[in-house]
Amino acid sequence: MNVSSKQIQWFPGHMFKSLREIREKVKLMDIVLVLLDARLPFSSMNPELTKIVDKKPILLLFNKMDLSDERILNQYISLYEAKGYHTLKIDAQTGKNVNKINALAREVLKDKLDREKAKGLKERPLRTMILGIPNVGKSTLINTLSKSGATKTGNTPGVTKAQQWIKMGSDFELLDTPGVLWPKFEDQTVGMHLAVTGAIKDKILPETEVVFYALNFLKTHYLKRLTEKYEITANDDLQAMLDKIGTKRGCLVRGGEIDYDRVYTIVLTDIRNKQLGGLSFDRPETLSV
Ligand SMILES: Nc1nc2c(ncn2[C@@H]2O[C@H](COP(=O)(O)OP(=O)(O)OP(=O)(O)O)[C@@H](O)[C@H]2O)c(=O)[nH]1
Ligand SMILES: [Mg+2]
Repeated sequence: MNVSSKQIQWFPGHMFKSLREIREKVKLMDIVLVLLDARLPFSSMNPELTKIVDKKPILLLFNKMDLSDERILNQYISLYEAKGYHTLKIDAQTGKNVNKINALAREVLKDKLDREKAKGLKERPLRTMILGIPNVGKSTLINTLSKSGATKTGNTPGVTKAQQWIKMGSDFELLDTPGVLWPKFEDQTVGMHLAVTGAIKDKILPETEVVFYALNFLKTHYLKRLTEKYEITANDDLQAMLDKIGTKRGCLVRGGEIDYDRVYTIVLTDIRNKQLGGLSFDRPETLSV
């Protein structure tokens, strides 16, 4: 398998515009919430993040923790914390740990908030925005945060462009347009990991190569899960793995031939829907932060 870097140069033109807009908006924030994919703590991080966010405090939120392999996720969290980042694992869909974001943000901003208090200013919502690569869960988090807030009002008095802010109880004022970052895209492995998890559109990389990569990866790191799910063993090569999955899942066409296109879809769907348990694709040994 040889995917040229050209094939994964998917960076769409509108990302440049979005980057400019994000830079402008970040200036208004107390703190920036950066969503990473818990299965891809390296590949879902934008290499230029610190430049974009300039000197604003950052909270790294590892979303989709329910889909990840927590043992590997914890290794990455230690690495990021060693670099000085504040981190939290969340599941924006069920809301797990989402209620901890406010307290953590206030802890990070303690000095600034204490100074305001000393000046006699009242406690106020924190201004924030959510940044992250496509499909990482930005809209889901906004929905969950606004539901958990005591009130949600479109019109916030005292805020200049009121209609742009979502007020979430007394915790946050959130800019209503999430910032879409692009992931790193020159590294072949990173491209594969983004494709396997659905962070980049399926048509950007050839599906066969993505599926072959995924099966080989799973065989190396999660053989037991493959055995439990599809009866795949260590002796099976790629062809044998595809045939076993096809047979087991009834992907047959007339004449008993296997319909491989259906097998490919099944493999990707099973991975993304947690049918093989929590999986982590980035590994700190090879993709270290
Ligand atoms: N299992 C799981 N799924 C999640 C979680 N958060 C979001 N999702 C799912 O991930 C998919 C993408 O979520 P969105 O909130 O639309 O992602 P987004 O970052 O707004 O995506 P774009 O607007 O395309 O950039 C949806 O199918 C969500 O239901 C999570 O914590 N766990
Ligand atoms: Mg969205």
